[in-house]
Amino acid sequence: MGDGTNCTDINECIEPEGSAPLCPNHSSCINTHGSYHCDCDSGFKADMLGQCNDIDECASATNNSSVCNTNEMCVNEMGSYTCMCNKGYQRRTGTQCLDIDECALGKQCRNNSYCKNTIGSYACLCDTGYTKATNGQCQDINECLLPDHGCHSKATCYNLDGKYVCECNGGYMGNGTYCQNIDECLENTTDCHRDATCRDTEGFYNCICKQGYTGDGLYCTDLNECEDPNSCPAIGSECTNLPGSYSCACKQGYSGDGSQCSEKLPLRTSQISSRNPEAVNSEPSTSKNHSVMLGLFISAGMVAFLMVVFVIVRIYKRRKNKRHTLQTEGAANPMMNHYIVEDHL
Ligand SMILES: [Ca+2]
Ligand SMILES: [Ca+2]
Ligand SMILES: [Ca+2]
Ligand SMILES: [Ca+2]
Repeated sequence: MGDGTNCTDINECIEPEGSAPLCPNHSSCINTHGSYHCDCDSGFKADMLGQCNDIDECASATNNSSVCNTNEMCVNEMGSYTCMCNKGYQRRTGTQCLDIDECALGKQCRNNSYCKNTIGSYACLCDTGYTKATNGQCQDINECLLPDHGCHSKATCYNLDGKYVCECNGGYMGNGTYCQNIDECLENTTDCHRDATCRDTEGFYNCICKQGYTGDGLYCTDLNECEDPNSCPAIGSECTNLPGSYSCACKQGYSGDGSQCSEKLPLRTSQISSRNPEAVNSEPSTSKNHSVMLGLFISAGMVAFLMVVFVIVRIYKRRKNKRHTLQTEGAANPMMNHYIVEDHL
């Protein structure tokens, strides 16, 4: 403007009050000699129509040239943008976004689980012995249903809340993962009867009544062997029941050791047989006794025969001597011959 000889530039950017702005929003008016232009503000870009639109810096960023640092996210704003820490991160030192340790901040997990911090997040992991169910809850694992629970074959697995135990079965001892047979007989912890023998077995023990006793082992009573007629089979033998045993002895009027009794032999003190009658059978046999008796019988017969012969011989000699005496006396006395004849007759 001017008088024609002196012209001065008009600063269009100085707008009269109340007039419409020369430049669009988000732009600035730049006065130039003889003109002006509108420059979009920082963060804005002019479009075809000359309007200044916000630049989306976040959208323009590529993976290789992120406008924000690691662990940050870009948030576009009008004419600008900001970089905010990703979720789970916090701007603590300088400008870096670092992981938040939620567990250290007291993040609570549900029952039977514990908090474990992760980079950019955290997790609630089930405690040992629990597993996450479909509802997200940590539920007890029944380890006893698993094939590798580790209990010994002679142990029983008991499932407990969050754990399990292995206990050796009755008759076995150990820590459950290893069990060994208890020798109850050696430890003298049985209820066997005093007249029973304890016999250890795998996982248990047996009580067996001793020989000469009868019962179930827990209670034993003496066996009355004399009720069996075969206990003392010899004729003249008498059975006597004893606690856990019996004896065979010859009755009065018999002699022998009880396993063999003789009626004719002199009486002698009876011998008590051993518990095992078979052991007695090792004594002289029946045939041997018979031989002795036969010998004695023959001897007695021969003695009797000799005595008869001796008596006959004596009688014969006596008669012979008497006849000789009479013949001698008869020669001197005829009366005697008559007597001899009569005697002879
Ligand atoms: Ca974290
Ligand atoms: Ca369990
Ligand atoms: Ca045993
Ligand atoms: Ca008996």
